[in-house]
Amino acid sequence: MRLNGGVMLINFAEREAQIKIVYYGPALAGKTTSLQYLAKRLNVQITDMPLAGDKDRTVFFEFAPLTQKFGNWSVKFNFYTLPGQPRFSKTRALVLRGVHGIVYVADSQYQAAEENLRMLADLQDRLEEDGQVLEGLSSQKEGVVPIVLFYNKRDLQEVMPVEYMDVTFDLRNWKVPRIAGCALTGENVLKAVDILSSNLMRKLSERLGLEWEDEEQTSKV
Ligand SMILES: Nc1nc2c(ncn2[C@@H]2O[C@H](COP(=O)(O)OP(=O)(O)O)[C@@H](O)[C@H]2O)c(=O)[nH]1
Ligand SMILES: [Mg+2]
Repeated sequence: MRLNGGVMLINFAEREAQIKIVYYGPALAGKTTSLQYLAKRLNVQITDMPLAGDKDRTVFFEFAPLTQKFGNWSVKFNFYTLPGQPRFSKTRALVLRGVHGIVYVADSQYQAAEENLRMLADLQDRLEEDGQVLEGLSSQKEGVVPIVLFYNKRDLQEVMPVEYMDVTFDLRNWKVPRIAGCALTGENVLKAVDILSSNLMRKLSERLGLEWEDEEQTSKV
C-alpha cells in the first residue's frame, strides 16, 4: 500500500518538486481555520476535493497549492486538511497518503486534552500502515515524517498552560518543534508552516545537493 511515503516527488527534468503537508488533529481543533488564514495571507485558493469515502459516502477535504521558487527549482507545497469528523480510518489514511510533513493542530482547551493525544496516536497508526514514522520517535532513517505541533486557541481564557501541554505530549523526550497560536487571528499560523517547510526544504536540498539558506528562502512561506 506504500506509494511514495516520505519520499519527495522530484522531477529533475522539469526542476520541480512537490511536497505534501497535511493539517492533522482532533475535530474542531482549528485545522480548516488555519488553512483559511494561510490561503488568505499567501493568496492561494482552497479547493474542496472529493474523496471516495467508505459506504459510498463522498468525503470532501480541503486542498491549497502554493508554489515557491528555490533557485531554478520550483517547489509546490500542497496543503491538505483532514475532513471534519472523519469517522473512518480509511478516510484519514487516504488524506495522509504520500504525506511529507504534518502540522498537528492541538486544541488548547482542557476538555480536548485526551482527544489531542488520541488523534496523535491515530496519526502514528495511519503512518505506520504506510511504513512511515513521525520524526523523533524512531531511529528509522527512511519514511520519517517531520511534524510541528501547533497549540491552537490561545486567545481563549480557560486553556491549558503551554508547559502543561508540553508534558502531555512528552516533549522532554520527543524532540519536535511546537508553537502556540491562534488560527482565528492568524497568530503564528504562518510561523508554524515556516518551521515545517524549513525542515522539509533542508531535506529536499540535501537530496538535490543544493545549498539551503534558511532565513532568506523561507521568509515568504
Ligand atoms: N477562539 C478560537 N476559536 C477557534 C480558533 N481556531 C478555530 N476556532 C473555532 O473552532 C471551530 C472549529 O474550527 P475548524 O477550523 O473548523 O476546526 P477543524 O475541525 O479542525 O477544521 C470554529 O468555530 C472556529 O471558528 C482559535 O484560535 N480560537
Ligand atoms: Mg475542518
